[in-house]
Amino acid sequence: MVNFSVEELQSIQRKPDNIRNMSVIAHVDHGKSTLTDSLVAAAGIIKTESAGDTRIMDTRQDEQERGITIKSTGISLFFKAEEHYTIPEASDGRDFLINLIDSPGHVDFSSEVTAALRVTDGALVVVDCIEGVCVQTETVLRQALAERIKPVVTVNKLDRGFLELQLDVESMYTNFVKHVENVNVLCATYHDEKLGDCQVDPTKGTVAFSAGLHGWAFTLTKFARMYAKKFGVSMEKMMGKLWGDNYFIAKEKKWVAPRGGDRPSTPRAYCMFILDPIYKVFNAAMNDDTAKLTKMLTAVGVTLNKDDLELKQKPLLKRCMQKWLPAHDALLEMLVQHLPSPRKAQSYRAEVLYTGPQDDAWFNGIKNCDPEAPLVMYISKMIPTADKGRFYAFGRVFSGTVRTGSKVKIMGSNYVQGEKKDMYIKNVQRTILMMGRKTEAVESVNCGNTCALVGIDQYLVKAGTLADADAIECHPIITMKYSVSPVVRVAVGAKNPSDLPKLVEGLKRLSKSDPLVQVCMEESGEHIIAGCGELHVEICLSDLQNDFMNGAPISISDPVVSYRETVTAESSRMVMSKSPNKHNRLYVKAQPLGYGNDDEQTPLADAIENGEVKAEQDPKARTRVLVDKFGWDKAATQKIWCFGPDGTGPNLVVDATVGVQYLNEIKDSVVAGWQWVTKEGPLCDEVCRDVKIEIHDVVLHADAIHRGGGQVIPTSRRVFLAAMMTAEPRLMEPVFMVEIQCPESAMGGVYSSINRKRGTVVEEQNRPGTPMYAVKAYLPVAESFGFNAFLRQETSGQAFPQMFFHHWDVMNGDPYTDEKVMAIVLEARKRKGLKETIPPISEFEDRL
Ligand SMILES: Nc1nc2c(ncn2[C@@H]2O[C@H](COP(=O)(O)OP(=O)(O)OP(=O)(O)O)[C@@H](O)[C@H]2O)c(=O)[nH]1
Ligand SMILES: [Mg+2]
Repeated sequence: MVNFSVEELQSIQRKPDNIRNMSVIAHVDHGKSTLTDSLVAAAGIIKTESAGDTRIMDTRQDEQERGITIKSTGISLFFKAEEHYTIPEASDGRDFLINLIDSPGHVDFSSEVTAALRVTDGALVVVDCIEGVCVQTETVLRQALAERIKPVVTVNKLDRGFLELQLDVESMYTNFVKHVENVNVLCATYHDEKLGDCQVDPTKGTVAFSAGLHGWAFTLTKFARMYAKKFGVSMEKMMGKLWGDNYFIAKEKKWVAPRGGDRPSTPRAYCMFILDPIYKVFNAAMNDDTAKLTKMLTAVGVTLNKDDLELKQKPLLKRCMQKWLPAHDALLEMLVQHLPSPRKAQSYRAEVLYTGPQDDAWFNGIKNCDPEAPLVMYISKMIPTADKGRFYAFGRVFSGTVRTGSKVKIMGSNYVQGEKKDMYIKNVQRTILMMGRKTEAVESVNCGNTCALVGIDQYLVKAGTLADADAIECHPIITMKYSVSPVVRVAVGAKNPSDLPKLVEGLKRLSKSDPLVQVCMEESGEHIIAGCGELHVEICLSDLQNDFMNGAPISISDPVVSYRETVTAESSRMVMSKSPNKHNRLYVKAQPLGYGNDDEQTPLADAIENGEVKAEQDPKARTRVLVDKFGWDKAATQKIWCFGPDGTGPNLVVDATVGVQYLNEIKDSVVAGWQWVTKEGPLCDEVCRDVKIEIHDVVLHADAIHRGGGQVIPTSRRVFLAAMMTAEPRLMEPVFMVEIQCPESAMGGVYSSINRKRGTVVEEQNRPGTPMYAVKAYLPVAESFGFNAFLRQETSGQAFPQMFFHHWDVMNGDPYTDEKVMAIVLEARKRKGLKETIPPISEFEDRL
């Protein structure tokens, strides 16, 4: 069925002005995969009739079964622009190649979106016309703008407005205006100067209206082309009239544009010339009025044949709309016209992509999208192949040309310029074009295109940069940042001990194939998989067992939550510990880091986690923030010894001593002790958060030999633990933000479900013009397991939740006396193979 040959495709791949690399992004279920189908149909890989029903981009069995996209999938489309289309000046002929990536909308898979955005230059943002701009729409759009990806929008599922909700045309219009405005608010908020103006505007042709399921779509361009002739005005002028407060008074044959105040009784032009005719076709088709249909469609130059007229109702409607306003026609024109070519995009993306000097050969190769320049390719994800355990390395060629058989330098994510670590020189065995479920091997692929490589998967963990084998001076492309954190964990084991090697190998493969999953081993010897939500972990586990371990049975623990340990008061007394040789003494106190002195009381720990205050910051700038925003004493800010864990985390050690000798000599040991403690807190070895230690006094042996790391590291660890124990230690639990979409009738069930699971509602909003509500609530991650099913049950399946990590919340109970919190602490200790009681403070504190 392919209606273009690989040769044709390769010939356009060499024209960087005629390529568009784009992702389809949106909130979950807004219709990305379905819409993509109708585009793929136009490129001829699936038949037009079944467009909308197959979701060809959902290649995995679980995606088909669950009806949800899990991994992003790429496909190349071929598009011949018709003679009357306006195409960008730089174009070389009228043939275009569109490399499209369909991305998942569920938050648990947003790392897939990040990876998709990296290799594309433009994004088609899909917005459900009933649900509007939702949380995930905002997240993905923000990510896109941060990567300098240009957006265009399609307002989708228009058929729902006509058929399901039977909205009048004016309400539909008002909703569309609101959706476009909401997108533009986000574009303005995350504006990037170099990317230029990203506001979308129907009158400029950057907003489309579509019904992916029925395979039709239009832009104002499409209608303006038709009406411009009729009214004898230019197309641009006509487009302007088709949106906003413009009315055509038919009797007087005159246009009016009332500013506020009185509006004519006729519908606005958008409704009159676009929505009304569509409504008429809908009604005629749903009433099987073929005579009327034939008449109306003939008037717009569409002929219905015998087969078409034998259809009834929805199928008839679908056929008519597909013939009149084919989705690919409007959308592909919009993409080609308004999204940047790789040559254009790379000229402003180069400086944010390349980590090396902004004038070397590789930078220029990227900036000019030059196929003759040295090779730079970014591998953004690993795609499992039919050959179990092997992967395609998928990515984008940014500079030069990648060739089958060539030797490349592979720089992994831990590569440091100039060092040998995480760097390999290997052969590219095959170069492959990805086309949904199909692949095509080719000789070479030049810059501006996406493709997959065979033979280098063992040398890359998740992502990395490729360059020519001899490109010693080439720097890597900047590593991708993910906006979610893995807070849900399960322990896995092999049911048959003999399968243990398979498990270890399987975990390695899992870690490769998923950009976000974390795989580690606890001290107790348990293997842990951490993901960012229940669904993410579930998919990882099924991949692990079925794809990466050939079905060998595994045992899976109940999901567990990672907690944080913190303190909530200043230590009740000064705590002292002595070194093993008794010659050194440390006196310290612990307390929380403190809050901002603004109205919002943002914790300093948050500011550290989001990078506002950090370890490797100009000390003067840091002092300014701490003094101005967090009310710190200036002298104290200059005596911060370290952050922790990993030297960067939200816990600090501050020197509060006066006139102590040799103090600086023990600093490294104290810092090491802090890294240890902040990784394994006093209660149950969880990571610490929001703890400040003040060192008040130190007594040291005069002889350096007796105050080395062997003496001071364990002592500082003990004294820090003891200090935390005297400062009202507490657990912090992770909390999700849940956004729930539901009709009014299900609100009761939604509220009671949230209450039963210790959640708190923070916002409730009606979507104007619809009976739909959006409820936002905080929900402890620990209560989130099974929440979807619970909610479905409580609301007869009418409510759809979407959750993502939001913040850490201090648990109220004292872990020493509160039964519930104590149970969590002891459970964690047990799981980690620790003694099943909280150790007494006497283990860490010494008396004089
Ligand atoms: N009425 C109507 N339903 C649609 C339309 N497009 C998609 N749907 C339905 O909406 C649901 C979700 O469609 P998908 O295409 O899988 O949505 P998606 O955005 O790819 O979803 P994720 O990839 O899981 O985020 C399916 O049940 C579709 O049949 C449309 O134009 N009109
Ligand atoms: Mg999808």
